[in-house]
Amino acid sequence: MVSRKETGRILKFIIVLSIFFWLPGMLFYAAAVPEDFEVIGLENRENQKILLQLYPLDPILNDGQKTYFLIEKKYINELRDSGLNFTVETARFAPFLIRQTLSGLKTQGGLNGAYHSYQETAQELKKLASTYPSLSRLLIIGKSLEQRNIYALKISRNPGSDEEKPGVVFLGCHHAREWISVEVPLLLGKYLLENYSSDSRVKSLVDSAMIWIIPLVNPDGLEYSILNYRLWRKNRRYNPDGSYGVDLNRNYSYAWGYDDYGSSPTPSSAVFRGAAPFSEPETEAIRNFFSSRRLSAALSYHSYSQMILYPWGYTDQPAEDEPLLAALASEMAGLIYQVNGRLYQTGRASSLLYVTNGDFTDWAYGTFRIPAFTVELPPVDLLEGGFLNSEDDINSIFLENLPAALYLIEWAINNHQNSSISKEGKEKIRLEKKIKNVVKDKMGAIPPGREF
Ligand code: 0X9
Ligand code: ZN
Repeated sequence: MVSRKETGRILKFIIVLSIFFWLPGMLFYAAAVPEDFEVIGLENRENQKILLQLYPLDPILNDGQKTYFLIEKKYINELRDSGLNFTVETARFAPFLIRQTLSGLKTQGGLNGAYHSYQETAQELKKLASTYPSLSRLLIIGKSLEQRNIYALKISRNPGSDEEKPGVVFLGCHHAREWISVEVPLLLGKYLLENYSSDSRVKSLVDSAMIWIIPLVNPDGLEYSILNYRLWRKNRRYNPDGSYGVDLNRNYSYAWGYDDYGSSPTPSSAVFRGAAPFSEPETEAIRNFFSSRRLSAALSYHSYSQMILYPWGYTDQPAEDEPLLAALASEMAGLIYQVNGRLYQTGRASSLLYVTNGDFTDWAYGTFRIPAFTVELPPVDLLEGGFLNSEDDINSIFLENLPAALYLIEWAINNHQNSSISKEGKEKIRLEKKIKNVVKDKMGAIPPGREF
């Protein structure tokens, strides 16, 4: 007969054994490449640009020699038949992702370390709103497909009343895998509230403006990126062809589906624009939010590239207000540079990065004629880690972006009278003259352009 003590020991052994098998399984699951996809490696000297126009490739890493792309399995044979020299790296990639995901992450914060999940973001926003009730209000501006809340934190001297002050909006996480883009607007909100009573500049900004923080536009995607597949980009729409996801930054109505450059009608593409403009509840929430109030400026955080981009994105033509947009972007890049010496290039989204249509900034500028920017946060390229920032970098990335955010709020306050920017001829000229920043000169050497 087996004694009680022995039964206990056997049980313990079974539990330890099952954890031993279960844990790596979970990690693999959390980081594995999706079933219908392969990762292929392509020498950097190959002409990848042409290939990207022909196939829905999603670049995820560059190791200096090769760039690695996610691609649906169904295209592999076609690629091989075309004579292209590539290697299938899927097996090697899963453990790589596990390493990348876990290095620099501390376990106490769960799989996403110091980064905020949906629940953690909600908790932080609720905490801020309840700690500073005279300076903030938390609104639910819509729900995601999977019924998660989309939050907007209003920061203002009289948050309960609808004031006649300029509204400035900071958004994050249109794209699930860009975790750092949640942290920067969230930390901005926290900073403004925590420093209101001790910092006279913060006080005057919060007294004179309505600052809106919408740190998590794509909560379903973020959760999927944390729990299932780190490099997920889109929302979690179940498409008619069995694939998942609409790229929320292709789903806005301005020039939606203008052409197939950078946005795609194919549901399985990483840049699928959706069945119609605002087909997704997440973008619809942003539309309703903007339509029901007068706003003066908007800044949408993404990663990676270290860039400040302004409209247009859908065409290579300049926006009517390009001198002003360029001046504001240069001013912000200059302020960022002063903090850690990091260069953020500035430019028209279509020329500096790539052409796409249906993005947030084209819509915000095109519809409301307000300055609207995409800030591509660090790192600068796939070689530096792409979407996988270490949690240790969160604070320095926030701190370097802080003066630029404060500057934009200040600009909105000073220009509140002329809410339509096309009337601001004088201001344009004044700002144009002010562009003398170091950044512009230094940036001449950096070749523009990368893939999404
Ligand atoms: O592709 C995007 O939506 C943004 N880049 S990201 O790598 N974060 O996905 C850039 C959008 C800027 N707009 C245009 N380039 N048109
Ligand atoms: Zn993005």
